[in-house]
Amino acid sequence: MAVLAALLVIGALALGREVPPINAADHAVTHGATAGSITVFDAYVREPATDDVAAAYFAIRNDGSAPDTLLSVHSGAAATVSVHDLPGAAGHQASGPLTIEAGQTVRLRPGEGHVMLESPVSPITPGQRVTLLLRFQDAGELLVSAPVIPIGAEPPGGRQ
Ligand SMILES: [Cu+2]
Repeated sequence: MAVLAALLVIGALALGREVPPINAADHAVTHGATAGSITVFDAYVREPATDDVAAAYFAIRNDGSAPDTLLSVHSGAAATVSVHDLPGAAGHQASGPLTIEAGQTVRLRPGEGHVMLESPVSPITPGQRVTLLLRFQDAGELLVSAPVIPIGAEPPGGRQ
């Protein structure tokens, strides 16, 4: 795990690129990063109700002319990290690769997918940031820094 954490730090230096807000009409794109045609934004981790599991959410926009696929998500913040519960999945379980069609935005939100952070290496509390490493088939690796927000707080991008 220390190795992965170190890799994430190195990766953050090499790959991390904050996406600045664009305009108010399109609501601010926050907590995001871009690789190739893929932009991940509005990332957050909800303050967990218990110490053993937390959930991360984000939106993925594909500005390219071909589909791309989210293959996996990793994080040094938890022992097990997996994409759960995408629309169409049966019950609460790990989901397969997520394809984002050209021009499409897919938003993980409560009831429509989350990244499950099981067995966090330390308590996940508001004010912290959780680094997520997303691997896409075409866009490659993308590092996202997701703020931990309080249980009742409005998520980035609003409640949608
Ligand atoms: Cu889950």
